Amino acid sequence: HFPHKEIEHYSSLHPKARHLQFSYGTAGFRTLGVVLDSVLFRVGVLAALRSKKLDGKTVGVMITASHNPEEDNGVKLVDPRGEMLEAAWEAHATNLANASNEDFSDVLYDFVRDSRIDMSKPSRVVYARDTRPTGESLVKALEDGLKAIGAEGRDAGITTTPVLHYLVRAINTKGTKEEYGEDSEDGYFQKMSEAFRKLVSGRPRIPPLVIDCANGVGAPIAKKLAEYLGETLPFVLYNTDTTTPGGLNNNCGADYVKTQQKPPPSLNGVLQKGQRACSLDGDADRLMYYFIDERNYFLMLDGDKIATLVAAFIVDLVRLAGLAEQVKVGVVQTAYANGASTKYLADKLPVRCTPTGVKHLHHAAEQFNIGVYFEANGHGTVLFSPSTLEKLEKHEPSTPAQSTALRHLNNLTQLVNQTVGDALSDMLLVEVVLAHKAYSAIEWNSLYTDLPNRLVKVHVPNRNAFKTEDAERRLVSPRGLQKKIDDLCKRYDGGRSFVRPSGTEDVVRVYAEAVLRSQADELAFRVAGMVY
Ligand code: NG1
Ligand code: ZN
Repeated sequence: HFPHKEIEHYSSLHPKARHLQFSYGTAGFRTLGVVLDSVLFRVGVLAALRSKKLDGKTVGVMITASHNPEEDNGVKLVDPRGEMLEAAWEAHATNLANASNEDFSDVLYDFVRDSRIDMSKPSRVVYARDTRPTGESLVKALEDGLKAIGAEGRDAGITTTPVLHYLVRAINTKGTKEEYGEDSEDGYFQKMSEAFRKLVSGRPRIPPLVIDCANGVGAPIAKKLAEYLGETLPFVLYNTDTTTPGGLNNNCGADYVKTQQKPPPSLNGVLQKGQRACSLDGDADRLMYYFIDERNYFLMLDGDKIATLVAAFIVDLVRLAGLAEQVKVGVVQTAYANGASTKYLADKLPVRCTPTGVKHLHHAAEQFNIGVYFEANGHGTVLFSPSTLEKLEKHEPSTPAQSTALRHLNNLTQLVNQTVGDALSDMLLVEVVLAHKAYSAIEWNSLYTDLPNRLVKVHVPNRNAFKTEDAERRLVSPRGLQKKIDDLCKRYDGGRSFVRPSGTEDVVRVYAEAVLRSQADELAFRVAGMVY
């Protein structure tokens, strides 16, 4: 019972333009929002089929282009545990998105047969979008895809990527012993804010935090969070305008801060010396902290600084709880992690490096009892393995100090959004650690000093000519290039540089770091010159 007629009817309402080619990459499908109509329809169909394949479990769909400009949009599928779509299905997504209008129904039929999808199974999909102007019509296209298969759809409205991931996990674990939380936005806020209150109770009042919402969906969600937190975390929101055209991610947001290495101009004159500020990205899954020091210098507390702060705190708690022998904490980074952060961490605990893309970090972090992963750009979270959760629940502390540390650890498991990087959950996590350690931004920053670094984009005729190994830290092709990079790096104190093709843009990225700012810049530009 393959619904040929319905598929053909709805698919004719969402024709694919002949000249367009799409690819499901690290960020799902992502391009100009106005060309994504056929893709969203087909993603609706695919999500419905994925749910059938997984015996009717709820699959998620998030419509966003994160930190990209406002006119871009994109879509990603979320698997039932709230994690990214299984890699094998990325290719199916690309295939279906690129089928011609005439062939679509046949290509789909073959896919259903080859993947042994039982069409009589139920299918359920929960979806959401960010504030982008193209989002509303893309949701309609997605809904037509669900209708074509007869799937049950649940519209989670305008919300953040991490809320959608949370919902998927909460829906699928409802009534089981792994219940993740109530399956609503309210449930998300309840769970997080309750854990936060417990973790900071009895500590001194937290000084006010400035939050840059990137003029995106983080703004309404942070506003709601404020109601749940009350006085426990005072914060002031900036860049909350989600209606003025062109505002999203424009001169603000986590990506702006990280790539420009300066605060959003809208915060000029706002930040007091030493005051903590942070920026979310357009879908609130990335977080950057920063502050202005005594000498008016801008200092960035990026994903690496967050990872080190959090990992060191968790290692301490595990030891204090008397669990050091049983619970191993590890950190996962990418090649973009500042060399100084890796050095700082490697003295304390195991550090692994994976290729760029959250799915790689996430999977590597799952190998640890407690895995902390962050990309330097501020996307990351902490994963507690199922056996660790059980240990934390069952462990019998033998002293009051052990009991306190254990309680903190258990509250952390509730505070952290373990499905995906979550700017707001990560922000609360950072605030907890700062409160426990009685650290200001200055003290946090002084844990180690970042090596000056430079990231350069190079437009090349064919970025696929660049192939890497060793978690993208070395080039295997073009042949001979890596040797030249190695030779050049040796001439710079603390010099490190690598080259990799971007997975999200048609460019090659060059990263370089060195002990001196001028040297890092020079190394980056010289390597860029060799790439071109
Ligand atoms: P690419 O374009 O493959 O470098 C970028 C970011 C990644 C990740 C993805 C997905 C950098 C250097 N790269 O990937 O960290 O966030 O986008 O959004 O920041
Ligand atoms: Zn994002």
